[in-house]
Amino acid sequence: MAAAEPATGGGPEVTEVKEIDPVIAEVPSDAVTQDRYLKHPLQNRWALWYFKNDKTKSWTENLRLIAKFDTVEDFWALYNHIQQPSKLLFGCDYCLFKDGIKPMWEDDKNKKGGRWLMTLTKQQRHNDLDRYWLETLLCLIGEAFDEHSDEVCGAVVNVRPKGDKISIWTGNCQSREAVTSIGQSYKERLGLPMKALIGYQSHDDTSSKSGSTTKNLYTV
Ligand code: MGP
Repeated sequence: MAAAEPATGGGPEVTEVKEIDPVIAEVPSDAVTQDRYLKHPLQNRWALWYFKNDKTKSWTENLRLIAKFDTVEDFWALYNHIQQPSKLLFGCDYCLFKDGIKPMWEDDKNKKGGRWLMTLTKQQRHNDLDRYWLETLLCLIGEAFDEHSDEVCGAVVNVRPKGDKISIWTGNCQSREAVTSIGQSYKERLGLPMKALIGYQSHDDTSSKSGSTTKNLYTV
């Protein structure tokens, strides 16, 4: 397995993974019923995407769907099967999005939205990147933002030489209350100190920016 690739090639399709409980296995019932009985459903079905920076291809062509899952067990099967972000090559991304939403600005569910963006220092790749990403995944699949969880579209980790980035994408940058509440809860879940600020930027501003920074619509 190459260090830069998520270890999915030839592996089991995660949505197909079945757990065999020897006791339950003796009960005559069909496999689908057993599967539902054994696994813990998530509120949403999620899709994990991988972006590999191949300069000969377009941005969209470099984006690849890895797997979809809708149970706790299938999430861990997938998570344990792929590389941590800190092991990816520079230029690669993982994106976890609700099923049906593509991890791009152009998707109907994203185009009026934006992202809470956390930029990490180079040192944080070793100390924080993987645990922050896991916590971000758990926030998403665990619907950690209460009544505002519906606003969440997905999350992205960008592995970059200048500093890695983790972001949570939401669907409407005008929903001030929902967006700021998500940002505050996210900061708490990551255990960031109060004085460490994170900013929220609209995808419109990000995609049309001319300089290296995009203005923050909100900060928490
Ligand atoms: P990036 O991968 O989000 O950040 O965007 P990076 O590499 O840190 O670069 P920086 O500009 O933030 O410093 C890099 C480039 O990928 C963008 O300038 C776009 O050309 C392309 N890109 C990124 N995203 C998220 C999209 C998208 O949603 N749609 C399209 N069409 N291109 C995108």
